[in-house]
Amino acid sequence: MSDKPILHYVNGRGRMESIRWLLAAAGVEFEEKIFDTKEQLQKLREGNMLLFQQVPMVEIDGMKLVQTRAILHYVAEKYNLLGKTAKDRALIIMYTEGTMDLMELIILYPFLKPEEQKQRLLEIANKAKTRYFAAYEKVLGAHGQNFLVGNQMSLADVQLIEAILMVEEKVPNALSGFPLLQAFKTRMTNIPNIKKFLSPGSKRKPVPDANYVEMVYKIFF
Ligand code: IBG
Repeated sequence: MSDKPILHYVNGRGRMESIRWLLAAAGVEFEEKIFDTKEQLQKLREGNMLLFQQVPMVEIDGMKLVQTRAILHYVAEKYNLLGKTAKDRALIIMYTEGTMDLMELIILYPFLKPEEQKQRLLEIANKAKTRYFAAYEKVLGAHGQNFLVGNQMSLADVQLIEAILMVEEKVPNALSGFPLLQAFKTRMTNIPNIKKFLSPGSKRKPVPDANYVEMVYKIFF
């Protein structure tokens, strides 16, 4: 049996993409068991693979972990991406929750009606700039270090670069006016593991399209 983590999810970003990002940033190879029918999901449920009948689920170190945040925190802790002290950890989780709130606006975007999408796009642009990016720019400026917490890469940095790239896919100029975040983006995307994840052929999933939306409806609703 392989001792690589096994990720169970659909063939799309959804709630698994941040887990893929984190494993990739940590340099951990993983396998994916992708399903594309409701029946396959039902089989996982009937095989007692899913504690709450939901995915993402990750088989790792003898566990069948569900709940995105639990998975992220376990992987982050295991690979030294959750800081050194209780305070580091609190800050890392605080920053991470902020980026998760921002990413949630984008994750749900493809499932909205066209009129709602127009509104959502404005909300993404506005909140990214005035709330989230402004906050992270301030954090980086206050301590002058390369990473958000403790002068070393953490879960917070990995989620922030994921969020920046997601926002830029929707709002291309979103980083204008944030010089420290622009430099952060350059630094993070040049870290070898991250560079590899951003290159063609990696396990990174593409921007959601109409086929993805149809598949998600078919499987989960
Ligand atoms: N709190 C859980 C977590 O964070 O892991 C929520 C998990 C969740 O909602 N899982 C969905 C599911 O399994 C799939 S992701 N639903 C079936 C059920 O019975 O609840 C759904 C999703 C996608 C894309 I795909 C965007 C947003 C949600």
